[in-house]
Amino acid sequence: MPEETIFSKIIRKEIPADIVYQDDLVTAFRDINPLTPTHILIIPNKIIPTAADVNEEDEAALGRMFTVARKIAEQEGLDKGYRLLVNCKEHGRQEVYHLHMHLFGGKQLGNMLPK
Ligand code: DGP
Repeated sequence: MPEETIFSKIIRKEIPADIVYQDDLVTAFRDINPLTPTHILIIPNKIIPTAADVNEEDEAALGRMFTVARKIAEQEGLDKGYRLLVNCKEHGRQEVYHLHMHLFGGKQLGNMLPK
């Protein structure tokens, strides 16, 4: 069993978070340190530590993350677009080892990596 992070407590509502969506497979909540006007994290309810740990059995949850991202983006009025980002392990600068998709939007974003 992979180790729990603070995100498991958010899923179980044991610590406060601004949860914008939750179902049997995924939970979405506002990032505690928003980098853009809309900055939401979409996570599987199951603990998958990193993108390097996903398996075929996770495909329903991973697919749901994209569907939920689209629905939240519509709710947030991000009709001009947005960015979905998954950091993976040390070189990807992942901080919390519970897989999460960042949804950034609400302003013009810069290049993903400096050129
Ligand atoms: P990453 O670098 O991709 O692992 O991003 C982790 C994100 O998680 C970071 O943007 C801050 C956010 N975060 C960390 N702890 C908490 C928390 O307790 N609550 C909320 N809402 N967000 C958190």
